[in-house]
Amino acid sequence: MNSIGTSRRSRSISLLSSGGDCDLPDACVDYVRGFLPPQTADGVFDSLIKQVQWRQPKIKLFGKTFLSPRLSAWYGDAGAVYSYSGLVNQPLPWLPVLQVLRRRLKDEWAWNPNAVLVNWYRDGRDSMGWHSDDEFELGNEPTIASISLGASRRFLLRHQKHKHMPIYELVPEHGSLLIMAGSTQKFWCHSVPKSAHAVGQRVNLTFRLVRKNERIS
Ligand SMILES: O=C(O)CCC(=O)C(=O)O
Repeated sequence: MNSIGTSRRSRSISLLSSGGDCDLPDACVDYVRGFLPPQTADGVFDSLIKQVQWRQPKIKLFGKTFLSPRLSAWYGDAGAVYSYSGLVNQPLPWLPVLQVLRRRLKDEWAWNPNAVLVNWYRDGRDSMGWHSDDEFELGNEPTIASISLGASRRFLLRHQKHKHMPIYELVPEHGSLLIMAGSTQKFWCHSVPKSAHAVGQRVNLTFRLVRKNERIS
C-alpha cells in the first residue's frame, strides 16, 4: 500500500452515475451489489468483529511514525507476507469465515487469493489514506477483491497522472464486492476519508494474491 499525499480536487462524482458501470479510463473496476445477502453479511460482520485478532499498528508515512487510523489484521497462507508503510505483515492462519469467502471468489471469479487484509473502521474518525495497492509482492496488475460490511463509507478513486480528472466516489454497500484489476493500481489511487457525520462501524476485506517474497519471508 503505497501512500500518496493529499492535495487538489475536492469535488467528487459518483462512479455509478453512468448507468451502473464502473467505467474508468486506465482501470478495470467491477461493483457487485448484494454479493452477500443481507443476513449472511450480518453474520460475517459479527463473526469478524468477534474473531479477528485486531490490532492498531504503528505505520511509517513520509518519514514519520503514526498509529494506524483503523484496526486491521492480515490472514493468509503460510509465507504470504505483505509489507506496506514500514509494516511487515506475517499471515495469521485463515479463519473459517474468511475461508468461505475466499472459496466463493475462487468458484465464482476463477481467482484464488492467498491472503486478505481485514480493516475495521470503528467510526467516522477511522480512515484509510490515499494509496495504490502496488507493492512488489502483489505483482504486475494485481487483482484486489474488496468486500464491504456494516456502515456505508465513501470510497474515493483518483487518477495519479491526469490531475484534471475528477475524483470518483463509490459508497460500497453492506455485502457488496468491489473488484479492482488490470491497470487500476498503476494509474489510480484510492482512499476512505474520515467522515464528519456520525457513522456506524464498517469492516472491509481486501483479498489479494501475494507472491511469496523470498527477500522477506
Ligand atoms: O476499506 C476500503 O474500502 C478500502 C481498503 C483499502 O483500500 C485497502 O485495504 O487497501
